[in-house]
Amino acid sequence: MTTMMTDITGATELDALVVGAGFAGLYQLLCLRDRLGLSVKALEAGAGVGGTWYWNRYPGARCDSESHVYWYTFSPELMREWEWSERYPGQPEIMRYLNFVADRFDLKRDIQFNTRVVAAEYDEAANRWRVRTEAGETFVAKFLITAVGCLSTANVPKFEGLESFAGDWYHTGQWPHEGVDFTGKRVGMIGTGSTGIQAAPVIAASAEHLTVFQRTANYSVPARNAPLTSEFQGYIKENAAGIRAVTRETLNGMGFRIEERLAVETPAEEREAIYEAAWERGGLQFRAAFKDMMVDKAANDTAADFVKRKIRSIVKDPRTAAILSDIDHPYAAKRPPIDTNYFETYNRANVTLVDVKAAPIQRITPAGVCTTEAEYPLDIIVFATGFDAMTGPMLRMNIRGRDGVALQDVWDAGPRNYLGLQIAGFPNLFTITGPGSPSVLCNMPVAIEQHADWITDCIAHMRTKGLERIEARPEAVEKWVAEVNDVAGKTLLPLATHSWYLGANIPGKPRVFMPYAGGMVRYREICQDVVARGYEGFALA
Ligand code: N01
Repeated sequence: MTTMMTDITGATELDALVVGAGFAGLYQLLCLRDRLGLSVKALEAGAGVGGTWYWNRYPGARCDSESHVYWYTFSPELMREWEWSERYPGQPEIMRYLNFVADRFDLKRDIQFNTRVVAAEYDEAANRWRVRTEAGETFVAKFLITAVGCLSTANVPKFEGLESFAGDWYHTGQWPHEGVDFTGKRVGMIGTGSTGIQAAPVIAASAEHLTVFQRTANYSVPARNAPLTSEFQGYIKENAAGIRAVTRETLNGMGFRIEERLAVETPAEEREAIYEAAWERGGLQFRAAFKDMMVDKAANDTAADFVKRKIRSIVKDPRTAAILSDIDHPYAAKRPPIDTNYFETYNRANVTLVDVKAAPIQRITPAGVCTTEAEYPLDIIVFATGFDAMTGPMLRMNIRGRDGVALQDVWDAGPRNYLGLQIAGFPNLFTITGPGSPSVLCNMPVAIEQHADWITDCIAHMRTKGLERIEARPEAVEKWVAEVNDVAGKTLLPLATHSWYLGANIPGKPRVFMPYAGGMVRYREICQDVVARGYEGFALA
């Protein structure tokens, strides 16, 4: 095993440096340290492990993947040792799980917390990455692996006057650890994505009044969360291997399969009964009701129409119901939220919906939020306004490749990489679940394990062959970018023109469909084939 050293400049020298200690960083650290015996460290901006779950502590934060598939599957023992309590794990339980994993595999001793990476530069002569932290420390490593998550750069829209607001404001992705007391407060929440839809019912339960500012109306399906029965907990323990296998066979790394039947060929009455059953079962599985839902607009219209009718049947005030159900994109073309009593929340006397598409927010005043029609006095503003997704966490690290070329410039017109794993001109840099890979379209732990395993095998291969450098070839990048674009174009996903999948939520960000939409199964095969053909598309030296 190589030991960690300090060079003459005082920099710490390592075989590999991992950035991030969420699901991805923890597993990558374990693979490189315990399987390959490398000297490796993880740098983490937070004070603890958890990544996205460390930061997203907003009220109602809960995973939309079901607990029995939202975990690591690399260790059958680990799968038997851990027991989930609910159908969907809440943020505190996920944090307990990740701490359990980190402790069980003794990972924390190789994680440096409270350490934000502010620059990373490739030194060609030395074939090393020099990584600088906010505190001014330098790390030197042959391999740099970013495990920085897709949704870790909070987006607070630049509303005029925010600094003048006399109350308190919070972004859901940077929630205070001590929590926020809404009792007796007039709360305004901007944003109705997955986060806002989870948070609104919980905030409404304790606030004096909740005003939700909705720009784009959104679908949501009941999650139907519930405690897991001891029978199901027993089933998980006995069928760990089977569950793992299923998540490797399904399009999105989930525990359910997409039905073979077509919505457009199913008689209307039967189709309605199928949607009704899916609504009752709840969860992301709703989109698996018909095979053609995400590729045929006519099929999708049947699902969209069903959910819109549900919204109108739940929400009692017809005007509010009309604003909530006036949805302009196909079902699941934006990430589909699931909820616990979201639409029901609008039947509460202390909740108001404001349509900020019709009357946009003009500015924040000392008293509250001002739209083109009215001023809403508030004590607290909650920004559930999402993230500079996928590219944001990479770009803010100021990564420079060969000849000092900035990633910012290479990705000026959108992310460009090969398999979502490597960028031409940035040797020995690997990205876990970045753009160009299934990532956010997949159940994340499945995508993460596949990437970390691939990277580990690649580094092991290099060591066996005495190779020092791997880099994506420009022509392979060219082809992969075209493939990512092409595959997305065969689905309805790009039709949600304001989605963060396209970067459209951030003013000025290039509009490029970022994740690979061809499904996890196909993606895994492509990655395996590339290896079988001698790392085709990569230059190894
Ligand atoms: O963010 P979003 P999110 N003025 O970008 C609105 C994952 N996640 O945090 O649609 C007014 O989806 C914006 O409006 P519009 C999941 O992958 C997972 O909710 O741009 N409104 C939208 O309504 C998810 O997709 C889980 O018109 C503004 C909202 O803010 C991803 O995180 C739970 C605005 C942002 O929605 C992000 O979800 C939660 C402005 N200037 C999230 N700017 C679990 O699985 C933005 N908005 C647990």
